[in-house]
Amino acid sequence: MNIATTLCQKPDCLVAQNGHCSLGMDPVEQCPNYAQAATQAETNVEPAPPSESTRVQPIEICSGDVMNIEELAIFSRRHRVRTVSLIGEHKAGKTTLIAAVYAKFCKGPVAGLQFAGSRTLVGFAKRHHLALVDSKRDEPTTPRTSRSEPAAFFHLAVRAEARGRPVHLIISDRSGEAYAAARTDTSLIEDLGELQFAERAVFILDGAKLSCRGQRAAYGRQFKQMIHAFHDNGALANARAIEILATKTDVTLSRPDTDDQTKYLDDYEQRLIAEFHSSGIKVGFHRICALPKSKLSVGYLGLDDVIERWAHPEQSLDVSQKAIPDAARQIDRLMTRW
Ligand SMILES: Nc1nc2c(ncn2[C@@H]2O[C@H](COP(=O)(O)OP(=O)(O)O)[C@@H](O)[C@H]2O)c(=O)[nH]1
Ligand SMILES: [Mg+2]
Repeated sequence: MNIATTLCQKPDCLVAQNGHCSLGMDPVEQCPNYAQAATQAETNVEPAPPSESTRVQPIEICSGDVMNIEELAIFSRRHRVRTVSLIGEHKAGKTTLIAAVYAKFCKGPVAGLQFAGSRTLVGFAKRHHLALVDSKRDEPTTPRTSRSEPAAFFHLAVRAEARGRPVHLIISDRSGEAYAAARTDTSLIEDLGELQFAERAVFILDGAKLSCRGQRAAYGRQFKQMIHAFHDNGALANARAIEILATKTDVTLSRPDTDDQTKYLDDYEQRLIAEFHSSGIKVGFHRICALPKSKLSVGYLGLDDVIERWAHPEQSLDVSQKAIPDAARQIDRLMTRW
């Protein structure tokens, strides 16, 4: 269609040829007939389908929430990740620990490491909000996850120097019921896919239960049984480190019989390490407080060390050739001279 001939709706107007409106409008755009036909013509034109080269590929917009195991698999093909699995029964304090780690980095560098990004910031922020008194819940607590819910993975990138290579830390969290069920029915252990990824298996020991006289003996036994069950069924085969984190130290320290409680915990730690050692399992034992709500003066305990152990960049291997004293070959003697 020739746009010039339809620039004005008035058939006798020559505006398209000489630029003068037949109604005498100046500027011509004031004329109600001007450009109407052109606009009409333009709108009637079917847009050409985009060619292969101009078609814009859809881009994935990241929700910022936690990753599932499939998303983690894709993520781990792009980044070298270091995975930590938190294992513990319901209400042991797994999610609160994740919220506390996030909160620490919100305030600045931790253990000489600075925040370098996160693919799951929204997931962290949600847990953190619910773990705080400010969430206006009756009691600060993280949402209860059902046993059938899959593992959730949190990502935290940290680096030791401003331009250093980031360490991509992945922390997994799952419903405590799923772990409790797998302890008693070991056929369920193979469903815990996150353990295949775990470079570090972290068993969360509920310090509050261990300081309760009526519960502590049974709970202490069940806790050990869980580690044995997971280990004996190969779930920890890929883990380079096994660690026990005794949480809620503030509860132990707020009891009237604090000395007795601390002694019980010390003894339990020693017995547990000795027992696993004799079974050929090397475990680390550490104490933390991720939310000092029972005794504020205790404060957050042990979190810097947690981050240091989980995320500190590994020292690169020293591959330089060492000099050999009194070497037989001339080439090796040269090394000694240098
Ligand atoms: N006093 C105290 N309470 C804690 C601590 N860590 C977690 N909790 C509380 O323990 C309860 C269960 O914590 P949560 O993280 O939801 O346990 P999860 O089921 O293992 O994820 C919540 O009420 C938390 O506020 C801690 O270090 N000290
Ligand atoms: Mg939880």
